[in-house]
Amino acid sequence: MGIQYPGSGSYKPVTKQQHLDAYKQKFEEQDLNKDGVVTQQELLASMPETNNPNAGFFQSLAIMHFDSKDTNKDGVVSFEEDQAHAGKVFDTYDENGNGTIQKNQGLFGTPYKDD
Ligand SMILES: [Ca+2]
Ligand SMILES: [Ca+2]
Repeated sequence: MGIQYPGSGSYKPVTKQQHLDAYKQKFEEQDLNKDGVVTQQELLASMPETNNPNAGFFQSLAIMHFDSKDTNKDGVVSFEEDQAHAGKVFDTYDENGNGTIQKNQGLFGTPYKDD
């Protein structure tokens, strides 16, 4: 617990509120026309422009992820749906239920782990 291994990326403790706030910020970035919901078009438009030959692959992953957030299947992701998803992600990683997870600030490796 709390040990930082050099070269493995640094893990920072994140509370559920911080985690939800991070999703909120991302949601607001993706909601380009600020109508409170994110459409597939907005999601794709908010993805970085790339010449990567795998761009289509990443786009289809993003759409799959989008569909899993759209729990009422109306074709758009509302702020509430996004926050509900964020909460589920947090709870999945907070295996010991102590209310914090650790977020990897490094480029590689799993993005989260329990502390
Ligand atoms: Ca929108
Ligand atoms: Ca929806």
